[in-house]
Amino acid sequence: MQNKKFKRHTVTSALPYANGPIHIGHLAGVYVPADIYVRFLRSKGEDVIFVCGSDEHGVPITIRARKEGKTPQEVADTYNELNKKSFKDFGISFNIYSRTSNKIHHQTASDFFVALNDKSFFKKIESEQYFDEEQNEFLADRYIKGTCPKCGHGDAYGDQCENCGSTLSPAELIDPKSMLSGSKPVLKKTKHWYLPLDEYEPWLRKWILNDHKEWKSNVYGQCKSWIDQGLQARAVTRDLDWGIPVPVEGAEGKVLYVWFDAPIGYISATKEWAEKNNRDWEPYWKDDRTRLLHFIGKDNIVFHCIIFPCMLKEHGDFILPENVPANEFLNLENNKISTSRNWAVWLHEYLNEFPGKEDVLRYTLCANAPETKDNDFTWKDFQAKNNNELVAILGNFINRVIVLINKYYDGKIPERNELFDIDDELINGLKSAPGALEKSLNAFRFREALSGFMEIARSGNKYLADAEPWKLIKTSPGRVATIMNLAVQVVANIAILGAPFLPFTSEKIFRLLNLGKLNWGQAGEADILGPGHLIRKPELLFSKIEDREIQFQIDKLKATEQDNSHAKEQPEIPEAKDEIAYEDFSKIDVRIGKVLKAEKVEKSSKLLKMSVDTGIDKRTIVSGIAKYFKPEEVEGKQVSVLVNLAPRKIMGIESQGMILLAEDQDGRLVFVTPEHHVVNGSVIS
Ligand code: B3M
Ligand code: ZN
Repeated sequence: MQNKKFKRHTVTSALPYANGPIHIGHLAGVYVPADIYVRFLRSKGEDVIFVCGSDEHGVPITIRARKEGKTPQEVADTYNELNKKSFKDFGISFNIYSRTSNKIHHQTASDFFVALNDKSFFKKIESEQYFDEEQNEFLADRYIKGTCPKCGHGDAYGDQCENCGSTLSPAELIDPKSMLSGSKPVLKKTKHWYLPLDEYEPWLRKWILNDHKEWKSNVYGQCKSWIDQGLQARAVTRDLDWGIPVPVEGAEGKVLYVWFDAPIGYISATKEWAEKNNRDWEPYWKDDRTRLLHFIGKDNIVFHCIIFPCMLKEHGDFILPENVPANEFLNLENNKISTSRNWAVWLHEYLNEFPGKEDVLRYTLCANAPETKDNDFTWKDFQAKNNNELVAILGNFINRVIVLINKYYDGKIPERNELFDIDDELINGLKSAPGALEKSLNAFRFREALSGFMEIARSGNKYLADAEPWKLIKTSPGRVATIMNLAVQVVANIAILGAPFLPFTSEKIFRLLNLGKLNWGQAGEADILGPGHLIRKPELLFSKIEDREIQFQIDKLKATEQDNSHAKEQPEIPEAKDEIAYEDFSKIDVRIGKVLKAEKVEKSSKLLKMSVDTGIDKRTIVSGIAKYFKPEEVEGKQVSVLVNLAPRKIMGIESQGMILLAEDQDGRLVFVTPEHHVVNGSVIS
């Protein structure tokens, strides 16, 4: 690649709208590949900044705010915080996660607009737009509903019919209605600032179609089709009260179109990072030895490949993107991911439900990344990738090596014995691995890179299985020393080369090897760990995911589907009980305990008898949950236990306490469990 030419890299990933949480589609399409690439660059010692943040303007946020009776800023605050934290917990290593509601962004975007306006870049065009007279407001396209002129669907939006998929303009809707007041909107004249994209067509043809033939074919193809269809001027201002005020005279009450200010957010975020870190932001945006990369999903291609570059070019001070490695979409269990239908796997929920398994999701999403076409995520495949690849190959190999070195050599790396040949195939594999992975990564072929990485673990696993050191340790210790020395070098290579993909695991492996973090340049060798170096005791890297955990996720999705198919009646919520004094509450002793064993109570279809570790003691509790849980599903679970309830006899068994349960929307009982593992006996207060 053109790395040589470049001194530094500015990597951006799409700014998620702060009107909802992050789901696996976002991750597979944008954030996982971007993070892998950035971690790889950093490991190569490159100068790189990775910026992102919340996109807090735009109509979707105002719609959510209206629905929830909140201000748009409140909605943005909530999701900015949630998403920022989820990304961090998931190991997405942004240098900064900024917000487009920050002052620095408002200023940067305003200045940008003024600079273009001063060059008389914009065309001012008057047009007629729908206006809600009751609310005294111009209506965003999404705020108008009516009958689709193409298919007759009664509930089409002003910009799109979700029934037939047609793109519409509000004027085409039959019998339009304002969603704000329900009244019939009237057409009213308004003036807007337009980006004359049409004038840029010759330049775009050259810059993209001629000079960037190396772009991914899905990206190149979409750009070509936009350009070939003929580009039209686009309004970059809106009559809205949420956004950045248009900073020129005669634009009172208007704000910048969200897609005008959002990409400038990358620049503002860089400025904010520079300010906080006492660095200079300008080289990252103004020096043509900087390589600018935008990681995005396919629905954002036109904005990043056509509109934003035209803005940057016209402004004149900024570099242009070198590449825009956009991905296609990820589906979930054969259906389109949909926020409104709640058909998604939400990152914050995953992190809660699979603590410590961040890398498992990173792995699955990278292995299934929709790089060239839409792809599907299924829970069964997630389980298979974990159990058959991460546990059975990667984890198994590393664990064997660490266990055997501890067992045979008290954890000290043995010296290779000259009398024994080392395995050339293995050594050559190690030598060529960094270069091969690098090639795939620089071509943004992350799936290929990941599978190349797994090859290293596979070959290590095979090497051990073929060499069978455990059979030779008595008869040929010299040979075993050579085998184990080589095997642990493979483990060190895995730690280095796996770091971009599986950062949490890589860190653990470095710890097991008793090494600080090593960089990409140190991989490819079979001499990373010298003889005599002391490693640590074994520790499992991955654990099997059970069928019931997968079933739980599938059921959860199915429940959403049912919720969507017929408006469900909510379960009846009992009336609030009478107020009690704190002293009454303080008499209740509820603890977190663990179910050690569970069995069905004879002659009862409802009751399970459980042995529970309450942290204080081990006791028997009988509970009416046999209809909802098999005994093996309950064993090992942490639950909430009322420990000072007087014992009662149930079907002849003394039950010493009570397990707390809640009822879900289907009337099923569910446990009240801590968000993550806590010590048994922890008090709930
Ligand atoms: N917020 C759209 C999206 O989340 C938009 C991206 C902005 S990137 C500058 O898909
Ligand atoms: Zn339609």
